[in-house]
Amino acid sequence: EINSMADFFSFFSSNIETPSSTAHEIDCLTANIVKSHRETCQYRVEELQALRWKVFSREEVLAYQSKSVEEMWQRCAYRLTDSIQYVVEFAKRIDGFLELSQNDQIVLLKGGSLEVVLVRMCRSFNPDNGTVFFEGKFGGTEIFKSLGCNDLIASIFEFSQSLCALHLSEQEVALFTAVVLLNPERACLQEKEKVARLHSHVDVTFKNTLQRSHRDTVLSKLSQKTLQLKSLCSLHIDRLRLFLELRPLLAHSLFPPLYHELFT
Ligand code: MHQ
Repeated sequence: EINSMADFFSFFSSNIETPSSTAHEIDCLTANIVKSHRETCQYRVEELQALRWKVFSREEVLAYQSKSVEEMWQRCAYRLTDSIQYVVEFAKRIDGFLELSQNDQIVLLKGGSLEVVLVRMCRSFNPDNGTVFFEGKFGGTEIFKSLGCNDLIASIFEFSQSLCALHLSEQEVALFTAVVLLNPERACLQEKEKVARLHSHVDVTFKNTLQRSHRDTVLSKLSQKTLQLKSLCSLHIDRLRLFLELRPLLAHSLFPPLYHELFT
């Protein structure tokens, strides 16, 4: 289990050659990223779709709504951190990621892991009734009422709804999340050029697969999504700050260490 960035580096391994852009290498990179996604996506998408009938009852919704704001923040932070650990594992399995400096790996994960979780959320989201898979069943925004940040929750759900409308395949989710993660524009990268090279390989691969499946139109819509992701993450940080300012003593005991390290 990974509780901090230090734990993460004790897993250190692997040595991968620099990729170049022949057709064969594009296929290899696609296969590598799709496999990495499949191995680290927490739930299979067919599994999630088969569970859609399991919706929280009126009583269960009321039980969530009567929880204290602290308990609800803690639960959500634990669930988020859990899924972020899978994203860390996803990153490590992408060819070339472990060849970056430790600093740059951390910078990319700090800046991108929540964005990847929010993209992955569309797999756990049922757009027919606006519910998400949370603690074993599907629930709507009302489940999260006691967090006291309805604007954040509404924006996250709207984002998932709009991403679902693009009907991304598992391959597209895999490649898009890799593109999001390997963003060379993150502040404080030491070897920006190296990240940019890796990013462009994945980006070329992604564009290539979209073209091959005649899905070029998806591309322009996804660049909007990238901007929305950025504002969702800063809204999350804002709401977290607000929550912590009111409870300075509680903060440290409430959240998992990795959540703390990433967002406070
Ligand atoms: C992943 C599985 C997964 C796990 C957790 C205020 C705050 C701290 C958070 C899910 C916002 C509340 C999250 C738990 C809420 C929007 C968060 C809490 C895909 C994503 C998913 C479903 C997360 C989606 C966002 C949730 C519901 O594989």
